[in-house]
Amino acid sequence: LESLKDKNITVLGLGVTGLGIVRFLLAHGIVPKVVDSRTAPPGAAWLSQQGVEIEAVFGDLAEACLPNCDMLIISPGIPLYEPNVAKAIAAGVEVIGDIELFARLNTKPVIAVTGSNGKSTVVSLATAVLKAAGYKVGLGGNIGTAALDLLALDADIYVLELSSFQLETTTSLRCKSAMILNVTEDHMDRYPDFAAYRDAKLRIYQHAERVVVNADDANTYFALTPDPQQEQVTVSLTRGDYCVEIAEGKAHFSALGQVCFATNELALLGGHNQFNALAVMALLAPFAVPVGVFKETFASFVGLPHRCQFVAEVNGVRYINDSKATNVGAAIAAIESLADTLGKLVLIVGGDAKGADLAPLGKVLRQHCKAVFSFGQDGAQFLALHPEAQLVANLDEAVQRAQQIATPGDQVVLAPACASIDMYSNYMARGEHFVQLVEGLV
Ligand code: UMA
Ligand code: ADP
Repeated sequence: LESLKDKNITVLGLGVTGLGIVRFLLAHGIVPKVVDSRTAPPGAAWLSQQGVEIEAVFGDLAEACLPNCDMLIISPGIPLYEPNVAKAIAAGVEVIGDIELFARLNTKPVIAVTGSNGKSTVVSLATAVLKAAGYKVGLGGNIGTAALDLLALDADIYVLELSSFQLETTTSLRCKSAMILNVTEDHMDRYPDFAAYRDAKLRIYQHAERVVVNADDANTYFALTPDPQQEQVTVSLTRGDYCVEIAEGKAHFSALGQVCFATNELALLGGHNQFNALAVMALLAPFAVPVGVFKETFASFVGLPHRCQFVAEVNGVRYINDSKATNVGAAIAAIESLADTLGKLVLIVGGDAKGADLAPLGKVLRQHCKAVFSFGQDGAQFLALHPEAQLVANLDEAVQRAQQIATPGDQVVLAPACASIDMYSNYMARGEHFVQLVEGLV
């Protein structure tokens, strides 16, 4: 921390991350320069209330980053190839993100999770288990609390959800245990190709003591020869160190060959959530949590909003909000776990597909959906995937049309396979709008 005091620091981006960085630096007597390409970034009002003179440049990055800058701390929404950032790197300026700064300053054990889907569920469930076991836990990162805000908590353990964006600028993170849950196509508007997206995620394993991989997804394996110092364990529903095994005719969670308890103890539904539960067991192994604590917490954890969340039953039709399905892999997981009866889903999709190939959705759509309503910027791309797919103007019309077509026993599911930013401020606003529309039907 002392070495930061001699540097000219520029914070680039003033959203959740930028605010966390500035708050942390100010608390330690360091006044950075703040730059954002947006004319009115989310944190502008807060900045003006700090009672310290802070140089702020909003609306233009050109020339704002470089002059007199020793260290540029960037937000995850800004790629390293952004021309002004690239120019700073070329000029020898050190460019890091908030996770890197957190890693350099933190002295407590860290559990970190990345992956295309399931991150928030896994880190939240892991946090609930650790708390139930008596640990003081700080949960943050991509899930919404800026990592640097966590340091003030003085927790026993930090649990971090990390995005590929955050990992791009991270080199010093030393995790007690780290996992890539899965890698399926996402953020193809940010990366030149799938390999680059995966490479960013692989950085989570650097220096990790315990590497947890998905046995069924080779993209989660460490590309380099495993470090003999690193312990590697595998997770899968069907095989691996942590898996589901049949004992006395019933499916059980099994850890390192030891049958623990029946999978139906888990309140969360679907095979993908059983995998997430196994991931939690594998990640927490270094913390000696009693099996009974896993069992009790798995039974009481009801999940996060906007993830396969039951909203209401109207005229015998169940309405499910899975607004967090912002990519193809997540939508497939949701459809497959909800579709207990073939051909009974009415699906609502669409938004910003982030350059993804939607074709892999076609098979599950044709298998499980009686109708598909799509809307938003890339809504038309879904029409080729299902014979009954229809374009609608917005979510209001989608819910209305879904209600008309659904019959008792059906489920109407919002699992958009797209980001929401073309029409909403985030996936939560989209999910809340859906809940509101469904409540209007009741
Ligand atoms: N932006 C500009 N100009 C700037 C700075 C940002 O236009 O100068 C834009 C970005 O391109 C982006 C938006 O502003 O479209 C927000 O970017 P940001 O980096 O300022 O975001 P923060 O508010 O700091 O929030 C970030 C994460 N957002 C992103 O990675 C885009 C949040 O994850 C995270 O919760 C937060 O840090 C705390 O760690 C959100 C997210 O969408 C939920 N993540 C992606 C995902 O999960 O798919 C990766
Ligand atoms: P993330 O934080 O990575 O976006 P979430 O836990 O918020 O993940 O879950 C988002 C959506 O991804 C869920 O609503 C579900 O549709 C899907 N999902 C959750 N876990 C998995 C998994 N292990 N594999 C594939 N899809 C998953």
